[in-house]
Amino acid sequence: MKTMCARDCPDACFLTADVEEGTIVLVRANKDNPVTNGITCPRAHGDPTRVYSLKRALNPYIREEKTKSTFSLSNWDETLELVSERLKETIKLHGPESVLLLDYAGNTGFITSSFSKRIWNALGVTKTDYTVCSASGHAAINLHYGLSYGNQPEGLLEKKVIIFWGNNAKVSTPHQWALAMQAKRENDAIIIAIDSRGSETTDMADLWLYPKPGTDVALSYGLANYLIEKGAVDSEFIERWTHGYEEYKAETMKWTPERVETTTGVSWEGVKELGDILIEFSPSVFMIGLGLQKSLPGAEAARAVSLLPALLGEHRGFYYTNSMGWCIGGDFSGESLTERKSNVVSMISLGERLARGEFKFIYVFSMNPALTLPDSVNVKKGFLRDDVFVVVHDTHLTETCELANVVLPASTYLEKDDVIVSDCHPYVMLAKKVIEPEGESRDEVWVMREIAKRVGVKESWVYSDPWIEVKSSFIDAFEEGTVEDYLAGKTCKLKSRPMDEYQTPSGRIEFASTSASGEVTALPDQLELPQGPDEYVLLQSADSRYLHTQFRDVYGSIPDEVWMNPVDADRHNLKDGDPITLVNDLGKINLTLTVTEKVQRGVLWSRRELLDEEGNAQNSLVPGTPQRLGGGPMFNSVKVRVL
Ligand SMILES: Nc1nc2c(c(=O)[nH]1)N[C@H]1C(S)=C(S)[C@@H](COP(=O)(O)OP(=O)(O)OC[C@H]3O[C@@H](n4cnc5c(=O)[nH]c(N)nc54)[C@H](O)[C@@H]3O)O[C@H]1N2
Ligand SMILES: Nc1nc2c(c(=O)[nH]1)N[C@H]1C(S)=C(S)[C@@H](COP(=O)(O)OP(=O)(O)OC[C@H]3O[C@@H](n4cnc5c(=O)[nH]c(N)nc54)[C@H](O)[C@@H]3O)O[C@H]1N2
Ligand SMILES: [Mo]
Repeated sequence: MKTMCARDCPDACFLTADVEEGTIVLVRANKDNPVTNGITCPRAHGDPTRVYSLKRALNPYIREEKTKSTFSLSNWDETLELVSERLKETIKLHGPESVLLLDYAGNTGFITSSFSKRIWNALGVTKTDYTVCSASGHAAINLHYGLSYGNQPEGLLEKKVIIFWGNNAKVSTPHQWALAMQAKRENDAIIIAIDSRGSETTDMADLWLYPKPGTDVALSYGLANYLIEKGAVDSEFIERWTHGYEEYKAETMKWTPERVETTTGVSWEGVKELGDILIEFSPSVFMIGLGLQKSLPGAEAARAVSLLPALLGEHRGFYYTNSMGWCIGGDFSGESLTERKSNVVSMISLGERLARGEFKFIYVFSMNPALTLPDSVNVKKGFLRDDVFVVVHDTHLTETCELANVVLPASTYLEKDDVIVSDCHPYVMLAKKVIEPEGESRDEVWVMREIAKRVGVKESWVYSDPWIEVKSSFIDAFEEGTVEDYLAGKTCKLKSRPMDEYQTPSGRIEFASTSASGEVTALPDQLELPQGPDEYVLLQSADSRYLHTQFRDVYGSIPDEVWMNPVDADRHNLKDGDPITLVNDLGKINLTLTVTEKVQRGVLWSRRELLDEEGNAQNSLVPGTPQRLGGGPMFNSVKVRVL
């Protein structure tokens, strides 16, 4: 049976599930998609184990008392009655703003993740701003380009220089990485990595620049300075397609070799080497990682890097994510259909609000906030309050389920039909269910309607057929194929917005943004990341086997390893394999030390979303402070001390 992967990964694989007598025995990639082309990752391969794992949520559960961790087995009817009664009562007593909808990236299907929110929009409950991953980078690039879409994956094959900037592509987007490797083999493309630690990607790169964390604005200005001084910029392109170049140029001139070296730790020789490659070979593409934009100066870094290709005369010569580049209309979540205006709160600073008891009813789905939200000590405290009723709809029994009053079992992406669109490539096919839902698990739209009926939601658009919405939203979306072909199960290709169209106020690439306002400056700004003498910056990124907190039931716990530079390890009298405790004012975590040159002095690295044996989450160290631009997280500028 063919389907598409629904996970929060840019690549969205076309998959084939081998099913025997209603049981999945193997999940593998098929070749119907020229980008995902027969290769998939350990997570899709791990799916049969995950679907049937002991951690699977198979029945509704009700917690006996908030003070106890025991749950009793329930059935849908009784559980939905309880949930609906509590919801009605909460709205009556405290208003819809006291109800919080909390969801993120468990399943990216339009029907599962969006259509199922219609009930919450009809009720006008509080929602979050969905800033925990990519929002700051989008806001950043939008300032200069209007919308943040860029290079298509197959475009990589024509490039001569491919720069992965704060992007561990070999792990996080393996198909774009495979295309880059093909470009290297067939087109002699030069692969460059710019990363503040050694990674799977820097190991394979022809050149690795190793800046101090959060100093990429300075590095970008340094590189621009070199290109401008060398007369290597495309003046005709700049004249025809851009705005604000003189202002930008004046700023780059302030970034002298000495200043760039001191700020970034990268030698001017390194900047020149990269500059010379860009001067000699073209076209190039800057692959801007999501990791790059998750720090105090993260959004500024994404802005600065995105402007470099404009100097070289490339239309959108970068990739960040293409989610804004498709021509899909409509309104799956019903936001525009409701008259009720919802409160929107920051996802990053939710911990404090939760701990204060601002919400009386929390509905979580497709998210494991107990481990994935910053400030997790407060998040947990908030969920466990006596006066808060928590409902979690998940495919698996997670750490968030352990904090819930009610657990609802969800069907996995292999057990329901949906519409999946990749964040990078344009190929789509209908995501078809390959098996019946396990146990009592049910999909999100079913659950939504059952609750809506019971609380008396009248709006007809809450009960309407999601496939009618698919038909109208995708009517103009295709470059190859039609919505009818798509619904009939054919592979189709989405139309992308033009690469030379800029949705900025000036209609051009804006070196100096005309829409920047308030504290946000027109030009990218190298914000400082102050660091005390005993403080380390803890970088965090993904491992190929896990998707955030998922797949621990398949591959075991996320390794509790932390990297430290040999000089720092000596200073603390620590050696490889020693236990080490990291602390700050918010929390602590116990880890195991690896001494390595892959991090510089003052920098640590560990896999993201870790949990130690005492139950301390990595996120207990992460401040609930949103970035100035875009409101995103600061996972890569977390400051810790060694206890
Ligand atoms: N410390 C730290 N924290 C981080 C990050 C970091 O770098 N460092 N990165 C952040 C980033 S980039 C992201 S994107 C977020 C991700 O944050 P989350 O979205 O919370 O990530 P997951 O752990 O994948 O949790 C998704 C949950 O959805 C469930 N699920 C899967 N499929 C379905 C389905 O079809 N229906 C339902 N109802 N549930 C389903 C899974 O079982 C899982 O429990 O985490 C952020 N958190
Ligand atoms: N296997 C797997 N793949 C995934 C995911 C997963 O959980 N597992 N999650 C998906 C999701 S939701 C996301 S958001 C993406 C994230 O994937 P990426 O975009 O690759 O981002 P990260 O892995 O967070 O970080 C990439 C690199 O940025 C570096 N970095 C951190 N700070 C800085 C800095 O200040 N400057 C520079 N130059 N480099 C820095 C880190 O050291 C890291 O190696 O991956 C997606 N793909
Ligand atoms: Mo993410």
